[in-house]
This record gives sequence, C-alpha cells and structure tokens, in this order.
Amino acid sequence: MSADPNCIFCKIVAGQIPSKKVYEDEELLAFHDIHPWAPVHVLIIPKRHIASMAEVTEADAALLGRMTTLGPRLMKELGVTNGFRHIINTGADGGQEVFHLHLHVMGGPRPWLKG
Ligand code: DGP
Repeated sequence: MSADPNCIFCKIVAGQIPSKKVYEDEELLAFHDIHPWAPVHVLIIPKRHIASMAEVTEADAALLGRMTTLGPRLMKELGVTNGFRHIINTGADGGQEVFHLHLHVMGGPRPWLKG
C-alpha cells in the first residue's frame, strides 16, 4: 500500500497536514516531532505507508539503511554536536502511537523529558 487515507503521516507526506520539514527526497521525509522529548527531535519516515517495523521485509533493508544514516546527517545540520539517540517504537506494547513507520532521532543537551 502506498498511502493510507486514515494515516496522519500519509497526510503529512501529501501536504494535507502541515509539518516543519527538515529533509525530503523521493522516498523519505523528515520533520520535527510535534511533541519533542529532546531539544532537537525529528521523525524520519518512508513516504510509502508501512505500518510498523513488524511489517518490514528484507526488501526494505535499503530503505531502513537510508533512514538510519539520514539521522546523523540531520543532527549535524541541526547543530547537535554531543550525541543523539535513534528510537523506533513498534506495536502497542512497544509504545507506538502512530502506525506509520517512523524513526525518532533526538539530540541536544540533557536531561530530556523521557529517558
Ligand atoms: P510513537 O509513539 O513512536 O508512535 O511516536 C509518534 C510521534 O509522532 C509522537 O512523538 C508525536 C508525533 N506526532 C503525532 N502526530 C503528529 C503530527 O501531526 N505532526 C508531527 N510533527 N508529529 C506528530
């Protein structure tokens, strides 16, 4: 499935809901989290609707690699110089609230709101 009409992040990809974008290409979008847990908190998502890490397959390995390697680049561009954290929540017990795959990338001076 390429887009889910009920998915909030698909609506962000489509420009139907505004976001503070920090990066975009043909297959990825990155934007600031609306409820940041850290001084800098961005979400990196595939434009294609993938509900969670529970749905990914071997065919998504390159996409996931691009998502994880984009994180350090964005932290550098956003002025994070002293380390950062990658988190992917999966499923209800994994703390996932939005069911469109997203990588949280957080940085900035601690302590943070969570963790
Ligand atoms: P998770 O618990 O891993 O599913 O995190 C979902 C994150 O998505 C949460 O930190 C808040 C963020 N979020 C939810 N709705 C929106 C939105 O409409 N815009 C933006 N920028 N972030 C959102």
